[in-house]
Amino acid sequence: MRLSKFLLPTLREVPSEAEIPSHQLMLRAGLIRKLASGVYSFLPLGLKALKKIENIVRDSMDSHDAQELLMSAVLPKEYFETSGRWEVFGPEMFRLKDRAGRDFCLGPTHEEIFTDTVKNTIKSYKQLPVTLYQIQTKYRDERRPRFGVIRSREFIMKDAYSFDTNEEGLDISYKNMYDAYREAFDKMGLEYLIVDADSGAMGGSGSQEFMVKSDVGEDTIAYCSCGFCSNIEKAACVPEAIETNEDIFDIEKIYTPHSRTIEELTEFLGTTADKFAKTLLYNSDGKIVAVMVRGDREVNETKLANYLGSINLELASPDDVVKTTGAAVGFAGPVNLGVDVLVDNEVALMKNFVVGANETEYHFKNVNINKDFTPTYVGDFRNIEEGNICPVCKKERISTCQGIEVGHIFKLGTKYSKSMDCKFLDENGKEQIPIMGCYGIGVTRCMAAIIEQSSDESGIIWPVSVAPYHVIVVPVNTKNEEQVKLAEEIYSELKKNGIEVLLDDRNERAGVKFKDADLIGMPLRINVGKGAADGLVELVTRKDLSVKELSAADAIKEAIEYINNNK
Ligand code: 9G3
Repeated sequence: MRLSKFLLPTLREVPSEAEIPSHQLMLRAGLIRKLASGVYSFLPLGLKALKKIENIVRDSMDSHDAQELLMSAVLPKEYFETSGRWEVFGPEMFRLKDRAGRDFCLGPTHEEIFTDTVKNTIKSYKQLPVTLYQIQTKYRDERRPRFGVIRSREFIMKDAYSFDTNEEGLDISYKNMYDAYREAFDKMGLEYLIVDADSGAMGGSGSQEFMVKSDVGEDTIAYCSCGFCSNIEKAACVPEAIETNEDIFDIEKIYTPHSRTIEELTEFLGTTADKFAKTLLYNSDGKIVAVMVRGDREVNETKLANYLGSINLELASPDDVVKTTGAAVGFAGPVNLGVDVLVDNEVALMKNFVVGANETEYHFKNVNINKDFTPTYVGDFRNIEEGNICPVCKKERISTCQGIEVGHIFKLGTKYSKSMDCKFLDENGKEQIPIMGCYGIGVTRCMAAIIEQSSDESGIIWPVSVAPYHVIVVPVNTKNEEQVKLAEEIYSELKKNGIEVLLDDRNERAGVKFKDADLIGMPLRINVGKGAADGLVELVTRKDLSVKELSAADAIKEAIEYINNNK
């Protein structure tokens, strides 16, 4: 492809709305353009890389016997009503009406649709197990689209669904997809962690996320040298007792003017945050509940929602706090609170601690559980933190890192097959419900993750397997006949050998060409400059920007070898 003909609008400047390297580079390298908040168009260079990523995913699915379908993106409301999910996802679901006023949504995911397809096509156990998949555009009206295609409102997902006759079968299908995912992400050159994850609204018996380590990742992962590796949403916590042999003192109300935050209170009382138990009020599907964690800990809302079975869980509004506690915000406590009080395991190990007195500007000190208040339930409601004891080996201390979720696989069970009345006849002619799994890969998100992991300040460093083109040939001075001629020869020789080549035949200064070449990041660059007079060219490897001066023939040979060895 000749750059003089190619729609490649590179940008010198970093677009202000792009906060992270991959978003900045995808805009600057002319891969995408924003159409609206969270809505992107793929330009020619971006689309070539996207197709390669898609095909890596497709090959890994096909090599693991999954069968590709393509479902509609315009989905009738009835399917989601049957599964009970039409309301569940609220404003995140793009809804529309057709000309007759019938309700549809733009597909955010397709459990219902794949299950209905199986319901209408599979009748016998002999047709199971089956794993079906698609690579298709999804729509979710994210509240806060950000980071380019990492959290966009329209994105390409590979979603797969497995159907088995029993749990053992599901375990096999699940492991099969697990292997397919490793094959795909390895092929993309991604460095990833496989993380135990919460299944959230999906239900089922467990799930794992494929996380690309990245400082800009929205997910926090806890891991230990023993092999424990979990999304902190799910990571179990070991309660750490603070050894004190002090006696149990009597509760005492204290006047604490202008002290609402933990910092102000510890300052005022001359104590530390771990002598505190904070009480947070939540609104769980309209019901106000209190949850207590030690002052220096954070509430884990996923654990809380799972315990409560909440569909919608959010912090109680200031009005609800005032109504429930009878005090201003910042003085909530468990004593005579009047709503359920869920207590984290660590608080149950604390003695003589400080809590809000449910009275503006007052706290209680020397509060003790079961003496001064009775918890509704004691359990694990906090976030694990860097340095906490590992919940698995109980010896080492865990570390944390950030990750971008590029894949998520679930053991679903019969949640959708049951609600969609999907059945098959077993070997005894008895009706059974298929056991399902579902498996997602964020295809467009993979591109951003690859760039996050494989780029430098000059631009993208495409792994060969997903590079839009393999080599860019740069005639340094397009007015120099000799350079242009040699560049053209190299260009056509490489193409003859199956190498995908860009020729930068633009009438631009060398500096502009080299900067653009490093920005768009093809694995190899061949500079045809002054050395052309002696038949010499430069072979530049984008990864380490190493330069080798070679004859044109050797440069061609080395380029072909490099690309074929790294495909
Ligand atoms: C919705 C909306 C948003 C959603 C969902 C449904 C996330 C929804 C979870 C999944 C689970 C798996 C198949 C591939 C792998 C992931 N956000 N999820 O179900 F209606 Cl608006 O998508 N689906």
